[in-house]
Amino acid sequence: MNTIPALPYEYPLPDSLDHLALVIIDMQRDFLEPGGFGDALGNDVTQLQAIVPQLKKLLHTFRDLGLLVIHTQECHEPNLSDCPTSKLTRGNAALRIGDRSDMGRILIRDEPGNAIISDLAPRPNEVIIRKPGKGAFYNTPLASVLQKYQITHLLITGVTTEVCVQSTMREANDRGYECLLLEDCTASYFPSFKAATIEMLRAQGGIIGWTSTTDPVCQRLFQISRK
Ligand code: C5J
Repeated sequence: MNTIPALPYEYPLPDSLDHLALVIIDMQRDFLEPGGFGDALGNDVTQLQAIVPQLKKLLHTFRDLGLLVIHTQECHEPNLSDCPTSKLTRGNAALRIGDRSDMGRILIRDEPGNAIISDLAPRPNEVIIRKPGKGAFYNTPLASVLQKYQITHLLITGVTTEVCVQSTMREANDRGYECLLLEDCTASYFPSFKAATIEMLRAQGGIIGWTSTTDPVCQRLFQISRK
């Protein structure tokens, strides 16, 4: 069996890399760019921007090897019919989902701020999952996409580590997927939350999954594909 160096122990790969997918969570302008929603709430967006070079490298590896890439976007319908009141009314009263900002309406599908950053822009053959919740399985076609492509193993990346990334990895783990979180391809506005989440997910013998970093993962995937 092929494995990848990881914690708490080597990550077991599927028999064929065709059963492996890369999931890139919510790398959208509103969370990462100056002038976006995250910035307007007073967050340090450079924390999130720091992962872009490594994530780009991982994305290019998946593209070079012809493996499945899935991008998610946290967003809502323009009439907010898919946004529960609890989500709408929490947070900063001065800046709510659906309000107008410098990048269009906040967290509304197809608005400029909702686009995935240009460095990671999806290609036409890649899957885009629009999600109204924090976890990528809730109220989305993700489960059926994974079934259709016979995916059993997920490399998980994106932002923010302790919110949408963690929720998605937990949802995936409960559904039987073998999940590996890439530590240098995930970020939080709060570094201590990122560190705590990584520790939690891989605790107790990998209770939710594994963690690793981009370089050993890319090296291993290229090695295996050459065999
Ligand atoms: C948040 C996310 N933090 N993508 N969204 O609201 O983690």
